Amino acid sequence: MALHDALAERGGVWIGAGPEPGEASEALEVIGRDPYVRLAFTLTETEQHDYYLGFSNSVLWPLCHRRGDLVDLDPDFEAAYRAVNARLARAIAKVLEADDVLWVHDYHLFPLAQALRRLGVTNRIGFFLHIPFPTLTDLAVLPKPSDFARWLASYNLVGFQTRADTARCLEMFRADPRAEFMTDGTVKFEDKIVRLGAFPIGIDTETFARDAEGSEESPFRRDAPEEYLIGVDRLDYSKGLPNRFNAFARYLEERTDPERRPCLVQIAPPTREAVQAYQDIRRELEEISGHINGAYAELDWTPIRYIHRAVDRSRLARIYRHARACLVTSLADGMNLVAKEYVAAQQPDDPGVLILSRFAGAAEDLTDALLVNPYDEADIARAIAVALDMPLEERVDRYESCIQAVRDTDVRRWSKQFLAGLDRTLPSFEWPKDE
Ligand code: GDG
Repeated sequence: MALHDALAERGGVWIGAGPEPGEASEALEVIGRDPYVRLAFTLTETEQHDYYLGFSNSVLWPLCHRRGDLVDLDPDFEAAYRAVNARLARAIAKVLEADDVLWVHDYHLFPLAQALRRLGVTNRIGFFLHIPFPTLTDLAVLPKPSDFARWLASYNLVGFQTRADTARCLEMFRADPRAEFMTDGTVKFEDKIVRLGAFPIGIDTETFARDAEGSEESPFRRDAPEEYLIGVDRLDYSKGLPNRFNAFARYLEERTDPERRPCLVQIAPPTREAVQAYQDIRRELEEISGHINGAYAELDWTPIRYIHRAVDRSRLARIYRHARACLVTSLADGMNLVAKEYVAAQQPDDPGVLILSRFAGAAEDLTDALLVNPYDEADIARAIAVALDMPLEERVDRYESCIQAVRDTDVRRWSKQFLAGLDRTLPSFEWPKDE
């Protein structure tokens, strides 16, 4: 959405992977022209496996989400990652014009700028990382950890979700004897200069709030629960779903009024199902939800409604609006947009409560959510009890603080600030005058 607006306004070109694997090609294919040109890059079947499911999602994703135990160090994965980035760089270099600015997104493309620089490209190139930046210890899991600094230094501006991510990246450069810290806050690395900064991503707050406003009618056609909590996450092991379900069971076990029968509505659409770790988390969650429902359900009450399918976007705002609380219990998360969507969808004079993991990037700004330690099921269970009994006045106070933070990080502002920051960086290989 953010990029859509930025591209439509600035008149840019979108480049992304094509929807289906095909023949390896050095050329980008036009797949759309309105309201801006869209170019597709084709991955082969093998690249889809080794580059996308492999190095991107079985090495970098677990590594950045502190799951070194799930990293698969198959050497074919790394070779494919480098080769795809190099081929994409060649394809982009062919169409790039002198004053074009490139904005690269996410962990699939860390080495892209370095590959472009090798081809002589001196255009401004920015990079935004949507997921957490790894610690030095996490990085040590990579086959060649020292390449990471060079990949990043080849960009002019590198943006992170939070100040904590920026600090971890600075720590990486600090530990590297090739890096020097300049007085203007940039990092000089070999022959390159890079600026780092936090650009917390957000949502289209006003549109989301408007969609939710017209939705006073219940999202349930029949059999609406008396009160419910909502969770919305891709079914990913980083989102802390087993802990959430167990914490909910603990809340049910410990609740003082057994007549109180809240329901946890969990929407968890499938994702990356070809990767073993995702098959494992699916099985684990099915077992836990079956177990909890078996133990606590009554003839007219199912404690967990677990939906392993995507729900229509227009219904989502309505589901958020009627939920008494939202549970975001990620073990690690770049930002977490669900937290912001839930806040934006609330009714200002009778809002629900956001329960938010302190390990989600969103916790850096949404400090008046009920912050929890997702590893501590008792802490989450306590937060559920507090949220369901919270007096109106406190709910309104917390909501007002949270909605302000959501508005302050609106997605339009995010893309404008990043691109303005990129425009202000020095073109590559041009040294500051006092050097
Ligand atoms: C990555 C980072 C960062 C989910 N289920 C359905 C559905 N969704 C939508 C949500 C939300 C989006 O997907 C998920 O965004 P998150 O931010 O929560 O998480 P990731 O997918 O892991 O995103 C994350 C983000 O990038 C942006 O930088 O915040 O930290 O991991 O918008 O609403 N939407 C619909 N049906 C579903 O069933 N329509």
